[in-house]
Amino acid sequence: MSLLLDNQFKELPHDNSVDTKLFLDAVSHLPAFIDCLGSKVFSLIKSDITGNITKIQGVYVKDPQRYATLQHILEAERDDHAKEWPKVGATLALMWLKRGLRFIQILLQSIADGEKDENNPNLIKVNITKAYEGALKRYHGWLVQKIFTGALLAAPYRSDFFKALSKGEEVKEEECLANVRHFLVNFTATVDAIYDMYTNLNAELDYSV
Ligand code: EIS
Repeated sequence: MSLLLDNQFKELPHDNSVDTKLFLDAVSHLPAFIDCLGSKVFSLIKSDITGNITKIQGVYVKDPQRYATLQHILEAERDDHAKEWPKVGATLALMWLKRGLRFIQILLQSIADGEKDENNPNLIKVNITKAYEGALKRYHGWLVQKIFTGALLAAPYRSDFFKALSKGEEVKEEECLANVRHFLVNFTATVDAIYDMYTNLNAELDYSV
């Protein structure tokens, strides 16, 4: 079974609050999954995501009760750093991390929906490009967009991507897709809840890097 798909996100409670500890446990598996994709080009992405996770973790461990949910963190930082907020601390780290999560969500959903380049059915560039345009491109200036173009050249073949999702084992594509669809249920709900939280707290920024 898969590194990513083995570590399901938990079902959200009725109020859609995201438990910080459970969230951190779930996202902690992402860096190792990125390693499975093979190319060194992805190390930049891995270190960015790892930095986000470490920052949120660092805030959480200071006072697990005060920061019990992701919303508690945003509200506490809004009180503590009124001047800089939301461009500060775990609020900023989660703002970026959620974009990476949205990228992964759109990518997996597009693959699960069978979207393909019919001329190159073993490539996932169309799916990656869709995810990039939906989640990240507007936050990137030309230089980072060039890095994306470079990363796209190193994109794994569809079959290798399924292999990475399946911890290096050859699995039937249909079986892997069923796992992806199952994974997406709680993952999508969690990513949506985080986006809603940023909108409701007016914490979203749209500067580009
Ligand atoms: C943020 O980074 C920091 O994250 C944040 C704080 O320092 C803030 C200050 O403004 O900046 O500059 C970073 C930005 N992060 C901003 C860019 C990093 C490299 C981006 C390369 C873009 C290529 C993305 C496409 C990759 C295609 C790969 C295809 C593989 C199949 C299943 C694959 C998983 C890939 C997940 C991709 C997620 C990319 C996330 C990039 C986020 C970004 O744009 S703080 O740090 O607050 O924690 O200190």
